[in-house]
Amino acid sequence: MAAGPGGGGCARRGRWGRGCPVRGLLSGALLLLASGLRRGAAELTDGNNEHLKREHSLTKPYQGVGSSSMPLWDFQGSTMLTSQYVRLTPDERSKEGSIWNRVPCFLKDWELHVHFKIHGAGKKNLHGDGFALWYTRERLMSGPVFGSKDNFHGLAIFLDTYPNDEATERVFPYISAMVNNGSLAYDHSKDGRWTELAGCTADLRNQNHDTFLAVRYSRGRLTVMTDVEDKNEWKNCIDVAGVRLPTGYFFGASAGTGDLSDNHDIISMKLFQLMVEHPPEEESIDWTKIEPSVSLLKSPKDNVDDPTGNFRSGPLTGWKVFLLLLCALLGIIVCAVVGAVVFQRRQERNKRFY
Ligand SMILES: *[C@@H]1O[C@H](CO)[C@@H](O)[C@H](O)[C@H]1NC(C)=O
Ligand SMILES: [Ca+2]
Repeated sequence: MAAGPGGGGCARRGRWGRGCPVRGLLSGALLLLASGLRRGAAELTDGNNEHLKREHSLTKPYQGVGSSSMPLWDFQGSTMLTSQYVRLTPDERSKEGSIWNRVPCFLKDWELHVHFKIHGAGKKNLHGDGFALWYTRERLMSGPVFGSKDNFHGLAIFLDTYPNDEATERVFPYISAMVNNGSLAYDHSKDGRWTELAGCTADLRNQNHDTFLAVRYSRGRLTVMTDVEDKNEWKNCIDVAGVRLPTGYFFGASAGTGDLSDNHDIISMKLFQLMVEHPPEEESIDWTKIEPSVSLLKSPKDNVDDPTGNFRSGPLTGWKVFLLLLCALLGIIVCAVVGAVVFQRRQERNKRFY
């Protein structure tokens, strides 16, 4: 859920953009409508709903830099640390690198802010492949999915910079989300189209300004936002409800290059705890045993392109249904009134003939 009044969750370094409080209020109202009045408005446990968790965060100057041991993070492959960034891959062919948090995350509601930079000498569509952010059971396992393991358990956010599917009408770079219980494989040749939950286009490569991504998971709702236009505000990319993820998984980031390459740099990853109340029946279950899943009204295969990257499912669906019903009702009333008037006129006309 979005931030509460005042918007602690709306602050990246105290500024989550003008759009957010409004959106927060709006989606808050919609969520109330949709998720029922059974729980009332109880939302935040305190006024400050955002707390940085240092054990899950990676910030400059990267503790333990220069030595191969960082107490909280492991890295592998082509990953290289400097005092200013963590380079997952250099701008060279066939590289794979990743960095993984060593501490499993037991927070039920969290928000991850990633400051990154993807850049290289490659011109338009001659660079790749992008990077992935992970919240998964597995860690430090290299593989074909942006330098990490396929058939993973958990959540992946892909920042795909190269369209492998020549037939795609999508504009790249393209951000997408995937939830997996180990049964699904990522189809690289289709840019993960068949397993994608939702996504958006974002011009995030070779920018001269800072680029950020935010991932929020709270009460089964997954939200991804970007700040890549140097406007100092978050823009919606993904908003999906009905996502179930366990606690006890690991945060990580990985990147891969193939025939085409780029520098994939992470400048920081900051994890914030969101203070959110859950109903007693949710509190009583063992969250580490939850199977990653998504309850979708439609199959991900029906994905249609949504270049605006706006809300696609979740509470808005209920709202739209409500509006449709309202329109239908108004339509019926108008028809009835018009019908009655016409009927009456005809009656009067008929009378004159008698
Ligand atoms: C894993 O996901 C697949 C497809 O999403 C589903 O058919 C299967 O039942 C799931 N397995 C478990 C153990 O939940
Ligand atoms: Ca791709």
